[in-house]
Amino acid sequence: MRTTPRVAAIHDLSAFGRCSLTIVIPTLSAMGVQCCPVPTAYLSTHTGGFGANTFLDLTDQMGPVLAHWKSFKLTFDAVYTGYMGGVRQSVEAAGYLEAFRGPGCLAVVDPVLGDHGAPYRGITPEICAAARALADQADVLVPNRTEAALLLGADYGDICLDREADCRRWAEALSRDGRRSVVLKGVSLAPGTIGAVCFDRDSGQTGFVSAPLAPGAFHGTGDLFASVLTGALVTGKTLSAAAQLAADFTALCARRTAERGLPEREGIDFEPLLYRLYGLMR
Ligand code: PXL
Repeated sequence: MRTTPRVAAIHDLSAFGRCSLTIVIPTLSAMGVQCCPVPTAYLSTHTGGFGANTFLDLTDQMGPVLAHWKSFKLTFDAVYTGYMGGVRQSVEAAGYLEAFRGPGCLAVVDPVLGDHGAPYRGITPEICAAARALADQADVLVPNRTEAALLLGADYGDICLDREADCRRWAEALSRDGRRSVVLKGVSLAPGTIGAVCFDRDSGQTGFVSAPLAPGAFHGTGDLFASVLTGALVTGKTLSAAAQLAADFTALCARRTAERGLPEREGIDFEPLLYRLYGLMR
């Protein structure tokens, strides 16, 4: 019998700057979850603030890795997708969701496209369209406000997340008639707080989680949130409990990073706090 939950994580590997797999792998491991990475590309840094990063495209590996895994009937408790640096990566990632789909396997899609109202460098309208198609396969979708706008074809300015009724409306719009659960980040219903609105397709309920807001916008914050959420879901937490844990741990790490005055582009300083994550799960 397998007792350690297992997650296939389809993200880029950016060596410096803290995002994607350099956050996903240690976070899932610290939660007692086995992470099986599918690196979509190898970059010297993320694309946000270090200039001309290298980009080794690993898309051609995605099909053969999947074929090998299928050949010995590997199974997962979740397939968790993130940043896609090209249209074909999204198409290949959809192949993983399709291959491992089943009652015991959750498709968690973080549609990593942008932040603060703008797409990340290199994110084209074609990549956004491919992200929309991948999001259609999600059991749980984890966008921020910018990504919600890009997925829905709405104006960023219209996605107001400071009133309960608006938050519910946007989360439900993203759920596509209740077919997928949604954790929409960037909700602030009270000053000094940040959190998410959660639509749970199983219960049909919409709820809110929140945590203290730290100053600064550190790279990888969204990846940390979605990684904790995924780890908590595969270890049996409900959507709202998983989102609350993700909000709490992300807030803790953001506060530490802000207090130390660390550069935003170097990412959220989460490693020294990982030892606390397992305890917070109990
Ligand atoms: O954290 C999101 C992210 C992931 N991967 C790459 C990025 C970014 C954000 O800039 O550039 C490569």
